[in-house]
Amino acid sequence: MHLPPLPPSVTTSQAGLASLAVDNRHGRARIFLQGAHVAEWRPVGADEGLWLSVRSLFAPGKPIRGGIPICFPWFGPHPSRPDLPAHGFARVMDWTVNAARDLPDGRTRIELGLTSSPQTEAQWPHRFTATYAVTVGTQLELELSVRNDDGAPFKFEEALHTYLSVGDVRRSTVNGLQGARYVDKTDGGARKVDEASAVTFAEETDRLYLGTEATCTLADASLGREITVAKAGSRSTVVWNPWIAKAARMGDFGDHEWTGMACVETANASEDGVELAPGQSHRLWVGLSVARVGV
Ligand code: TA6
Repeated sequence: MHLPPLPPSVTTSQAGLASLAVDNRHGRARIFLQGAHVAEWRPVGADEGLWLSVRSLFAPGKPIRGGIPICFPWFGPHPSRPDLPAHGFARVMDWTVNAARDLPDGRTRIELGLTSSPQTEAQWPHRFTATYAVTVGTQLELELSVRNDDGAPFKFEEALHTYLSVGDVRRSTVNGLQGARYVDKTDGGARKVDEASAVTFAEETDRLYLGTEATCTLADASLGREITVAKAGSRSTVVWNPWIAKAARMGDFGDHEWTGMACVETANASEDGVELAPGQSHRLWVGLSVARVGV
């Protein structure tokens, strides 16, 4: 693992997949170089913010189940190539660590990169440079930028597929999506409008909300906390919980773990996909924060 000089708040681990651990006065985080995958994030004074399956694989080329997978350059199954990895290749490829530094305000910022290669072009025939900045402070800030290095325009999808940890998903709600259009993947992709004041979880839930730039909050009555998912440069939000049957079908997802997680994913997917002209860049930003609420 080639690394730039690391600041005091960052240490490395080679156990299994290589990762960087951040421990500063605002909190802790762990980032695997494969997929630039933030797997853990624990703000000071709070419980773990991200869910990670006890059955997750940590193996080369295999997605980590939980944390914040980066979906790029497509979301979901590839439209025509079932042999290609779901959610694109970014989450199963090694990213480089380009910079790591402690900021004057005590935050730690780590910058990672992924550039096109013969391996990526065999799956997606475009030249690109992707950079991902993770900043660990009172907020966990994530910034995914993509630049078109090609001689022609291209269109891509992207998502920060965030698995949030909850005490009980059946007592959790997602707020901020009222009135938004969504594709209901549990109902054959039917297109609906969410009239409810909040998304609740009483069955498998898999919704791609489109045309929404809203900040969402995940209210967790069980743990007495609220996680805010603020965003910029994103017009899609995905809300997902596999519930009982789908959790049981996934080998890297414990059968009973579904009650402890809810995905609130920040994306540009389907008709919200991003088109870049040669030389043009796009930036997607997410700010995660946790607040105690109620008693
Ligand atoms: O974002 C929701 C979703 O598209 C679900 O349909 C489910 O497939 C989930 O992603 C997990 O996908 P993965 O490929 O990581 O198993």
